Amino acid sequence: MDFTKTPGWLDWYAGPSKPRFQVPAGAVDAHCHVFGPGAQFPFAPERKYTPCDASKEQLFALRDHLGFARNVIVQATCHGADNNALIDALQSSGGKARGVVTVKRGISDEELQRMHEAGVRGVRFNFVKRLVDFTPKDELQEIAARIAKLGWHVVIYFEAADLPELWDFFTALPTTVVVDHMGRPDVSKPVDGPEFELFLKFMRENDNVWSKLSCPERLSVTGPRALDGEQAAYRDVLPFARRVMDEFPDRVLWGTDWPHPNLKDHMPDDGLLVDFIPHIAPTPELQRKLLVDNPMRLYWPEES
Ligand code: 0GY
Repeated sequence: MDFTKTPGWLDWYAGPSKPRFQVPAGAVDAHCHVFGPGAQFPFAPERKYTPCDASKEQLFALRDHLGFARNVIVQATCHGADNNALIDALQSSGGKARGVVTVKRGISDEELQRMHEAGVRGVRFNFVKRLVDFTPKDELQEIAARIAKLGWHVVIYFEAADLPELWDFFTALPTTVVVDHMGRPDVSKPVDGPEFELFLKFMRENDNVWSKLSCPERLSVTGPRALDGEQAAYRDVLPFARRVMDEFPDRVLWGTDWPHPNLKDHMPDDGLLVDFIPHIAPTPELQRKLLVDNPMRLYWPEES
């Protein structure tokens, strides 16, 4: 099938620089996606955007180029609950990728088991209204209870302003809960203001809650952008990521978010995004926790 990209779509950055920061051996890119290719794995009819293609081969090439050992591939909303592109990538990865899928309540136990064998270890619940249609909470609760039995966890994606309303649902989830991109704080507000303080309280009071310190390029308001060799990118996001890293070093993950769906004003050089990591995690010990120990414990517990 032929697809036409959403007008204004920014393609991922071809020819990223080699990072100056060398990630530790065994590092995991714990948040990335594949898109299609659309001709092989058609995008879902209910999608809110039509992306460029971003294949498993291109993802694995980026992994090697940046120095990562493994990927956690997260189902992107442009594929809806059709996880075939993701499963195919896991099965082609030689054990170097695990996955987080999107499922509906009609999924069979056999299908969940087949996904587990392919390397799936979580489901994603998305509450970002521009990306998905509403799914009733009782359906999500039912799914959470079923996947908990497989030892999987729940990845949640929401915007900071929606946390109060979602709090009771999140805190009742029976699994480890991983928050995408620090719950999307508005980084033009103070890091010690009530909105981000609520997110920290959410992590403080619920020791099953983890956070990805990813997507400075998506959260930043003032930049500078990770382009043209910029080594001091996204300064305004740093205090937020540092705050979470400092307080919860054993419950944080990092990912490139390649191929960066829906960016509007620029597409970052992924090599420079990797150079952002030591600003968040300034010591080798913190870097090892963020990039190796934590993701291994969650996604490859049998090896860690
Ligand atoms: C991200 C962010 C976004 C998109 C998706 O699945 C998706 O479509 O996650 C976004 O638009 O903020 O994590 O990739």
